[in-house]
Amino acid sequence: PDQFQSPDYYQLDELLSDEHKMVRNATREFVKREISPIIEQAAQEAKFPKQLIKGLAEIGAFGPYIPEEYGGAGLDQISYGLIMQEIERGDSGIRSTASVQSSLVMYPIFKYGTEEQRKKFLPKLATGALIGCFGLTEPDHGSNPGGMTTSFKDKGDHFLLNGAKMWISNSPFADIAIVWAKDDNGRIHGLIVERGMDGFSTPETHNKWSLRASATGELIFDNVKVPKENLLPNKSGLGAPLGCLDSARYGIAWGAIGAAMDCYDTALRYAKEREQFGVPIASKQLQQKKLAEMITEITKAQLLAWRLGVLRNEGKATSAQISMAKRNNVDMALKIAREARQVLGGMGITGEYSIMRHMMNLESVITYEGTHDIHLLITGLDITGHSAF
Ligand code: TGC
Ligand code: FAD
Repeated sequence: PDQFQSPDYYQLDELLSDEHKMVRNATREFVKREISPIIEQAAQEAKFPKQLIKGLAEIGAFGPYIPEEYGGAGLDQISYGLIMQEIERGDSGIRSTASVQSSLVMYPIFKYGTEEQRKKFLPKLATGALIGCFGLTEPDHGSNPGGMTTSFKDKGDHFLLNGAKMWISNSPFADIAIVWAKDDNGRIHGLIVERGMDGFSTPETHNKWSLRASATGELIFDNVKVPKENLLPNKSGLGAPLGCLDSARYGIAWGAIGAAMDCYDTALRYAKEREQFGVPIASKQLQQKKLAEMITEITKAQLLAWRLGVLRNEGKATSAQISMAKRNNVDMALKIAREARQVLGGMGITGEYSIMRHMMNLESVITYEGTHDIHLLITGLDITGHSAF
């Protein structure tokens, strides 16, 4: 059974409103009830548990900050962060589905779409009746999406789309894809590509050791006719997809804390119960060092995420500030997962405990949405003025 206790070493709950706590507690209950009991098996079988979609929608995980008139939950950025934290405590792959749906599909339609596109797609995405994915990365262009070669031609009454995207979360079962592609002038635009369009296929990527409970795949466009009304008209250029990434990366900064908390909490409980040499291993300095450093790092990450949330609520957070939090918090979580696994000894490598699954998941989280290196270079550019990409 999921016995999770939430560490709050610096009384950060006092910084949260009643609504924040309500949203967090509802998500936590959902994770305990619906995700934790089934997630290990889903990961072992490498299957996305589709039965969670309805419940995720009900707790507001699809479009937490999208206005209610479009079916979103109308919440603030701290609530959004707390939802991501709690879901990722369950599993990074499930949080990925919520991140993609909210920040990479609903956000661009809301921000860059027409009123008709908003009305047509957002309410259905909010309930999970439609699931979306986000196609930016290509086989030859990952960290450098500006080099993409996927492109579309204006054919008068429609666009003709050609190219391929790789590593796309949710692609194998998504109903729609937000696809970033270049026009005849090499300018990047977002297109809504719908399942069923001729020439559009979404093969699944198998044999992942990471994010196994999340479906990942390709998007292949072979002369796909896209209606002109499916272009997102209100922003173009690389800044359009990068704007979506800001929102998703912010959510990940919170999400990683959830994974770290689960690892820490599991290791702490285990260390108090497990006896070797006649005493609990928690009484040994080497284990205390691990646990003390974990709670210190979690607390620092919580402060970073909370302050960033306040800045985002005020519309003041910069992309570079978001990069710092994404990079720091995911790295923190991965290091904690590795240390926590050792606290459990041999038991740490089994599916009886969540730690090894978190550790493997975080190997994707530290790579997607901008790698650990790229986020460092974003900070480097911000503080020096020199681009080292
Ligand atoms: P650069 O010349 O710096 O910028 C191009 C234009 O974009 C603007 N910009 C931003 N706008 C909004 N938000 C941001 N964060 C922005 N960063 C830059 C910039 O002002 C400029 O605008 P303009 O008007 O002057 O044209 O671009 P660059 O080609 O040098 O690249 C910069 C770099 C390397 C930082 C960027 O390409 C990058 O972030 N690369 C990492 C790629 C990445 O993060 N891919 C993620 C794919 S999606 C994903 O992984 C989903 S996983 C989902 C899940 O399962 O949770
Ligand atoms: P590369 O860009 O080839 O990088 C390889 C290495 O080189 C990395 O260590 C990188 O840090 C380093 N490097 C690159 N450039 C520099 C530089 N200038 N200086 C120093 N070092 C550098 N993408 C989407 O569009 N949508 C999705 O839904 C999505 N989901 C994903 C799900 C999973 C499970 C994974 C693993 C990836 C997903 N991605 C998605 C793709 C992800 O965003 C990319 O993997 C990531 O941006 C890195 O690109 P790449 O894998 O091509 O690595």
